[in-house]
Amino acid sequence: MSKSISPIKYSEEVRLARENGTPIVALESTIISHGLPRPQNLEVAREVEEIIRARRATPATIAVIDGVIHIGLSDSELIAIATRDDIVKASSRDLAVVVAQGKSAATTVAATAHLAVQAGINVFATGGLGGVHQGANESFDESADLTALSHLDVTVICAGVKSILDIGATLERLESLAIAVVGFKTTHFPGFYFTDSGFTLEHRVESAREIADIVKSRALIGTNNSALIVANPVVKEMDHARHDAILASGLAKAKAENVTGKAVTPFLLEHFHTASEGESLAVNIEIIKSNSALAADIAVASAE
Ligand code: PSU
Ligand code: MN
Repeated sequence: MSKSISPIKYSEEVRLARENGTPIVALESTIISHGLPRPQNLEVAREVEEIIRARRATPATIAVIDGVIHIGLSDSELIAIATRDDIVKASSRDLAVVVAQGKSAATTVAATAHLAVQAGINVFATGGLGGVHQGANESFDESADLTALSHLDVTVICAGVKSILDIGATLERLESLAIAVVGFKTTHFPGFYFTDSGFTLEHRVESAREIADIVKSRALIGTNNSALIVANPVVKEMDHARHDAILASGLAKAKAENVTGKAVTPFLLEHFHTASEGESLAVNIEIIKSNSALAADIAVASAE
């Protein structure tokens, strides 16, 4: 079956916001389908949208449902992404295949950022970015999130990158790819579950207003052909010793079970949520909420 109609459908609230030029925040959906366990995934997906609306911005959760790209989801579409078993994880390279074959997919940071920019949305909230995996010098496992963000004009709010990754190598790649990183009220690069990964940032910002000014400068100077990352540390971090033990067992388990490719990140996240008996999940949820709130404030400040 071939499709010749436009593969993008906007939710009613996103359509209105685009028409009126009011602030919009893009949200990824892989976090819903592959990053969080059920039933919390649906609860969080709904709550995050409410947080954004309460701050006077419009949420645009992005996903592909039955071959149609959705920018903004209705509640029944959110339920589909959170509960259907046929939702694949799509990076940008997968989008055209999924659409042409009429399949359904949740979008990663790479795919979401791509579609957001296509829709004229330049602020995007997520949990943690993909990056360079540990052992990447042999496996070559580096997230397509990095290359996607090297050529997209988008501001991404995240809690840094997960400790399941090689954080030092990821920061080096961000530098090579000319992706700017600023710390929100910190000079310590956050490590997702940790407020401080042990790596230092050069730039610190204090407010959404200040970030909006940087976004404006990027456009004037012409350095907005790559992404701006706002690293927003979690307030209540995970216990370090417990974290390190779970990470070690997760990496060993992934190796023993030959987990490769795009299955690696969901596998390790699931291991964390199970092994920490909910501690990592609670931290993860706080991160998504707090990043969404900050993203809404940045979108609103940028529109002023
Ligand atoms: N970080 C999280 N939760 C997630 C992801 C990252 O805290 O669910 C997802 C994002 O969608 C990210 C993707 O874009 O994992 C990266 O996958 P990979 O490592 O296969 O590129
Ligand atoms: Mn990978």
